[in-house]
This record gives sequence, C-alpha cells and structure tokens, in this order.
Amino acid sequence: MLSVGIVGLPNAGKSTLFNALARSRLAETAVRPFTTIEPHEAVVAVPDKDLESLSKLVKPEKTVPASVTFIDIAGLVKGAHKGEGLGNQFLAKIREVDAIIHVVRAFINPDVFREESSHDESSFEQIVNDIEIVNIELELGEVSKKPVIYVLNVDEYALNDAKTQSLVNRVKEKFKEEAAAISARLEEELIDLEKEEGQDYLMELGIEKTGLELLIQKAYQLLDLITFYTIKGGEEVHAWSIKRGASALDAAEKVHTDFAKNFIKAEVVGITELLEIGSWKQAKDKGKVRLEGKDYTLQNKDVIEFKVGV
Ligand SMILES: Nc1nc2c(ncn2[C@@H]2O[C@H](COP(=O)(O)OP(=O)(O)OP(=O)(O)O)[C@@H](O)[C@H]2O)c(=O)[nH]1
Ligand SMILES: [Mg+2]
Repeated sequence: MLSVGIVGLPNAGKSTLFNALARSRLAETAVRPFTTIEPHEAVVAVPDKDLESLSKLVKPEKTVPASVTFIDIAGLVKGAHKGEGLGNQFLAKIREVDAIIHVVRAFINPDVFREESSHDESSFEQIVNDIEIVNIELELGEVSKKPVIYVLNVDEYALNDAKTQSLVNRVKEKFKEEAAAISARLEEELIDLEKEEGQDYLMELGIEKTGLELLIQKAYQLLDLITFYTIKGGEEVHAWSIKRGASALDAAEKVHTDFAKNFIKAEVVGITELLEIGSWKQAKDKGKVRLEGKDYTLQNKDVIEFKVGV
C-alpha cells in the first residue's frame, strides 16, 4: 500500500493537515511546538468518483477503495539527525515511506510559536529557509531521496492569492519538486461538516478540490501510479493502485498471489466504456470485454476479471 510521511518544522501544521486527511482528530494540534510525540498513522480511502459509479452499476455487497497510509511525525529541527528535538526517533519511519509531504508554514499567526521567524512569515526567503532546514536533516538522517510534495500551509483567505500562486511556482522551480498551497486549518474544519456541506463550503471559497484529492492526485502523478478495478463476479468492487506499465500478471499478483500462480486470462474493459454500456454482461455480449494474456500492459482505469485455474 502507498504510504506517505508528513514532515516539516515544529508548528508547521503537520498534524492539522494529517487530521484533515484522516477526517478525524487523531493527532493533537496546539500552538506550542513539539505537540506531536508519537507518530500517528491513518489509512485513508482514495476518493474516486469512478469507483462510486462502478459500485452503483455492479451493486456489490462490498466496495473497497484504494487506500493510502499517512504518517504524522514530530517536527524536525536543526540537529534532529543527531538527536535534537524529537524528530530523530522518527526519521526511521520516514525512510520507509514511498513519498513525503513536506509541510511549510506560510500562514500568519502570532499565537503559534515559531523559531527563527525573521521577517514576513510568508516570504519566499522564510519559506526557503524553513524547507532547507528540514531537507538538510532528512539528508543527514539518511532518508534516501524520494518524491516530495511541498505543501505551503496558508491561511484560507490567501489560498487563491496571486502571491500564493507565485510562491508555489517559485518553490517548484527552486526545489524541482511538486508543490501546492493548502489551508490545513480550513481542511480540518471540514471534518465537522457533512460531505456535501463541505463541498458547498469549498465551492463558495472557490476551491475545486479538497486537500486530500489534490495531494493524492499529486502523489499518484509523482509515483506514476494508475488505478484498476476488480469486481469479483459482482460480489465486491475493489479499486487498486499499481505502477504504470504493470502487466496483467502484476495486477493478478497484487489482488491474490494464487491468481498470479494460476493465471489463465484476464477479461478487461475500460471503466468509461463499461459505465456507458451499463452492465458487465452487456459489455460481454457486445464483444467489448477483451481477453488479455499475462503480458498485457494495464491501462489506467481498466476493469478486470481474472480467469484462474485451480
Ligand atoms: N492561522 C492558521 N493556523 C494554523 C494553520 N494550520 C495550523 N495552524 C495552527 O498552528 C498550530 C500548530 O499546528 P499543528 O498541526 O499542531 O503543527 P505540527 O506541525 O503538527 O506541530 P508539532 O507536532 O509540534 O511539530 C495549531 O495551533 C494550528 O491550529 C493554518 O492554516 N492557519
Ligand atoms: Mg504535530
């Protein structure tokens, strides 16, 4: 399963973002630094409208979304790799993840303690300074180079600012990695709202995607992942993530090791086509369900039924 570690300086808003992603206040957040001591993990369902549509069409007993594990750790400070602060204990955790979300403080809140706050809290220089402190610790802590998404944690009113957009672009350019602006606190507030209420609220603010949607999308792009679906003869609709370029056999392996061992054929149809036609049976009758062998290269959003021997 895809795992993503959340890193950053103390008080950057890591736990706030983590709670928002988990849609639950699992981690304590506070104005003091080093609030997080023990790492928290949450398994979060990947939002997927196509999966919802597929589930409506198949009406299975169970629908299982693809999932991502997010890990929230203690803030990293200068010297963390040699034991300063708390973060060093958790560098080991970060070594294991597939990708990193690096939260950078770009909100303005004098109540929230900040070390080395030189001038404008959301200036490019301050942001670069903060990022470099953490990056040096990751490097010295021997966290191997892995995909990073820089998340500028901004105040909600600044989300759609030209200034924020420019900061995001400059961070992307400077660090040659993905970057996005999110308001962790705003996202955290969504926990208390019904899904639709939350969507309306975001729309009013001119925000198209939730932080979760945005970050998962970026993580998939960075890790070059695609999605495929299995329907288990109509019993269970399941979404899976897999590396682009994976074969039908790789997919079978992911679903069940026995499937790979006893693989005969894969029945495959693209989800858009299946949804248009309206049922698996009709798709088969119309000859739209293809029979593919082990070497077939999976396409994003393929729906697959494995034919296995015993
Ligand atoms: N104004 C504003 N405050 C925020 C935002 N995000 C987080 N905060 C506040 O900043 C403080 C620190 O947030 P946390 O999520 O606890 O930060 P953390 O990075 O997990 O901190 P440690 O666990 O101590 O390293 C809390 O009081 C949050 O409410 C934001 O987008 N805007
Ligand atoms: Mg925290």
